[in-house]
Amino acid sequence: ATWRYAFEEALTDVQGVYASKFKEHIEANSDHTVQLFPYGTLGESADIMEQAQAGLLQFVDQSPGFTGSLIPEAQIFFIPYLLPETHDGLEYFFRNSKAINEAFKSIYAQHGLELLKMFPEGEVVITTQEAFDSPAGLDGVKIRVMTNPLLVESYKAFGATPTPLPWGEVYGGLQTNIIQGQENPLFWVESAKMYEVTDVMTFTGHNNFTTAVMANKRFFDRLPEQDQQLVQDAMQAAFDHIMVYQKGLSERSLEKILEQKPDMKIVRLTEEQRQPFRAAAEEVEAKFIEMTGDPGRQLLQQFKQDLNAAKAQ
Ligand code: 6CS
Repeated sequence: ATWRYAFEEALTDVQGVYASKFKEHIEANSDHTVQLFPYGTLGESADIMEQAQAGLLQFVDQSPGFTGSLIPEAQIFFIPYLLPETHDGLEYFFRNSKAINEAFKSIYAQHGLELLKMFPEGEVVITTQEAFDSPAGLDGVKIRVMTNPLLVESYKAFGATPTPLPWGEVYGGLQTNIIQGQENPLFWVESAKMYEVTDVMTFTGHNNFTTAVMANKRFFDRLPEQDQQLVQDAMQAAFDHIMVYQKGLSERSLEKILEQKPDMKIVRLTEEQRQPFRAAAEEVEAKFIEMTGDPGRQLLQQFKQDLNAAKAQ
């Protein structure tokens, strides 16, 4: 059969490299074909999710930044300073977390989605027009965020004015000053040329970008067991590949950004300067519980247990 797989980025971006590896594994080990639909070919992230739920797509990569509006628990990834900051810590967490590999699986299933993998895409930085080193410096600054209520709460707690927008409106919004900043991993700042429309890049250390790949559940449930296993194996091969691919990717992206724009101002907040941003996490965590109730509380508990196990590694 031909399986359709859409994602939110270009073929050469992290989600595209992941999808290409999946396709390669499927096609090398079966008679199936995977047709890839990069960002822009089928609409925005919300559009491809609808198409996957309707069964028009068999596979979709949608980041929790957008899924959070559909599945409130997915917003857990926007509690700042929660995920491990090292590559190895992240890898251990995503490979072994029960919250990710068991709890989230059943939550997504309730929405007709077979969650196959979650993986990190890189350290998130904030790019703005003006420099800041404290929440006060973000006062009145409109920062674009993905369309997710908890991310809005995060940026409020950071002292900014969050503006949720689909990806397609970000470059133009920065150009016309409707927004004055945005957050994303470094590879994306480089490939989407965010350095053309913002002048300062700030390392706050508050997050790593998480994404998720899933299948339409009816489609997946009806696959013969052998094909289900093939899909899981291909996902595992893609995960292994993407973790290696990402080693040093942020550093390489930073070099490319500075080649394109040598006067891009790079600010790394010190541990002391990060303190008020870290303090905001508590408030955001409380909001998460408010939005998700007891199931959210249990998920967070498991999530933290898994994080501790990753840190102990
Ligand atoms: O900020 C966004 O909307 C986009 N950022 C990344 C890294 N991937 C896709 C997403 O649409």
